[in-house]
Parts: sequence; structure tokens; C-alpha cells
Amino acid sequence: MRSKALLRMPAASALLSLVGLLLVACGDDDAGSADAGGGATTIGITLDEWSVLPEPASAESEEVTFDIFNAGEETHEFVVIKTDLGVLDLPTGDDGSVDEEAAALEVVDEVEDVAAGSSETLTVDLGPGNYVLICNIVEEEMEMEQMEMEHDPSHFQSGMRTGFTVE
Ligand SMILES: [Cu+2]
Repeated sequence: MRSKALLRMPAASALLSLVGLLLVACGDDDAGSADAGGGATTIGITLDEWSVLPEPASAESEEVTFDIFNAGEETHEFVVIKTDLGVLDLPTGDDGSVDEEAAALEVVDEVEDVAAGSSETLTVDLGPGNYVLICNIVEEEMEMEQMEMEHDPSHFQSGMRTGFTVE
């Protein structure tokens, strides 16, 4: 009888610790999803005239937090696009902006209107693959005499584009 009781004790405590481990594992998962950025790879993004500079230019984990800073003097935006096209091969419209509806592109997420000198954060789940990071702003001016919209070269055409890889 005594030996039986001794045998049962370790089994019971092993079971209890297993349950404990499972609870801890679940708790960690909940904390991770509730706390945006917890466990994510952080990539610094500097927007400027005319560049999008990621540091570093690749991520090993699929949850990526972009810490975006506009170091320029104009308002910019930050668009994450999944595509196997090269950054210079992206389809553009008449105004020189990238056609975000094009079939070869999948716009994952974006932060619009990052004011000069300000910071924004964007956390996204990125599957392994090739991405491009761009600013897709086009500045338009009303040409009063001709009543036509004129536009400057798009920020994309001016150089606000770069590749990014998730391994
Ligand atoms: Cu821009």
C-alpha cells in the first residue's frame, strides 16, 4: 500500500506540472498578441527626400514592427507591398505613383501622412518573401490658368522605394 502511494505521488505531480506548463504557454501567447510589438523584430525606417531607409533591410521573424521616422521636410507615407517584382519594375500610373491595385502587388499595410519630424509605428505579420517599401505620395497643384491638375514627379519616382526581405 505504501509503495503504491509513493508511486502515485510523482505521477500526480508530473501531471500537475504538465498542466502548469500548458497554462504558462497559453499565458505567454495571450500576452504576446495583446502587447503589440512583444517578440516582434523591430526595423527602423527613415523617410526622407528622397529615400526609404530600413535598418536592417531584412527580418528573420514574421512579426515585424516598423519604427518609422520622417527625417525630411515634407509629409511622407510608408507602404508595405509584397511582390516578387524588382523595386524599379513596379507598375505605375499616369501620375507616376505605383498602381497599388496591380495584380502582381499585394499591399500589406500602410501608414499615411507621416508629418515631417514625426514618428509612427506599424506592426504587421509578414510571411517569408520579398517586399518593397515605398512612399506613394504625388503632390498635385492646380494650374489656375489652364484649370488643370499638374503634378510633380511622384515620391516613388524620386527615389522613395527600397526592397525588403523576410526570411
Ligand atoms: Cu514621400
